[in-house]
Amino acid sequence: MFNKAIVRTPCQAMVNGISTANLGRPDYQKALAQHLDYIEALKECGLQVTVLPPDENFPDSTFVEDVALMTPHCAILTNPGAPSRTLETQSILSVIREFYADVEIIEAPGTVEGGDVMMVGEHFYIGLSERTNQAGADQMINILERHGMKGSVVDLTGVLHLKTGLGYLENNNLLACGEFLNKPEFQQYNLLQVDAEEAYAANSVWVNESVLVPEGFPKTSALIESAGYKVREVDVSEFQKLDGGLSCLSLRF
Ligand code: CIR
Repeated sequence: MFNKAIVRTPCQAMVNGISTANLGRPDYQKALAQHLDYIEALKECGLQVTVLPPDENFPDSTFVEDVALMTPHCAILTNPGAPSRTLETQSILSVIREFYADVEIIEAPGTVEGGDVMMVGEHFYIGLSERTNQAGADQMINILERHGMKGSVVDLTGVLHLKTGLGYLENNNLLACGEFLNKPEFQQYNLLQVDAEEAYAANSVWVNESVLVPEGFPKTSALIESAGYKVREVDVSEFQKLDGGLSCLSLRF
C-alpha cells in the first residue's frame, strides 16, 4: 500500500517541454485543471499528497517521477539523461530528505530516469533507454542490493521509458503493450495486453487497489476493470502532448 505522494504543479514553461508526440502544444490552463484532478484522484485512493510549487527553470519539472525512486527501504535521487532535466534533482533532494533517512544518489556518468524503473515487490526492472544508461543502472542495482532489494536491466527499442509500455498492477498482473509482450522476463506475469491503438494507457497506475487510467482509452479501462480493479479515469491530454504519462506525474510511496 502507498500512503503518500509528491507532485509538482506544472510551470508556464511547460509549453516548451520536450516532446516527440506531435499532438501540438499543451494548453497551460487546461494542464493546471487536469493536474488538480490528478491530485484529487490520488487523494481518493487514500494518499496524503505533497504539492510542490511550479519551477519555471525546468519546463518538464512536473514529471517528478523521473527525478527520484522511492523504495520501501531508501530513496534514490536519479540523474536524468535529458540535459535540460539533469538539474531538476537539486530542488527535489531536500523534499525527499523530509521523508527518508536514507537517500542515495546516482552519479554521472551514470544516468537514470525514474520512468525507466518499475517496482515489482522488492525487484526493480530498469529499462536501458536514451535517458538511462548501463552505468546508471549498475549504480542503481548496487544501491538496491545494499538495501536488501534486487534489480535487473531490460533492453528497450521503441519507447521513451520502460513504463511507457508497462504498468505493474500488483497481484502478478502486468499491463503491457508492443515490444514488452514477448520479452521473456515478463512471461511469468499475467499479461494484460493493451491494444496498440491505446498504447498510451499502458502507463496506468495502481494505487491501493484502484487503478488510475488516462481518460479516452475505453478498451484498456474495461480490461483493467475485468481484472477486478476499480478504475479512476484522469484526463491528462495536456501531459500526453509532452510524452508524459500518468505515472510520471507523481512519486508514490
Ligand atoms: C521528457 O521528455 O522528459 C518529458 N517531456 C516527459 C517525461 C515523461 N516521464 C515519464 O514517462 N516518466
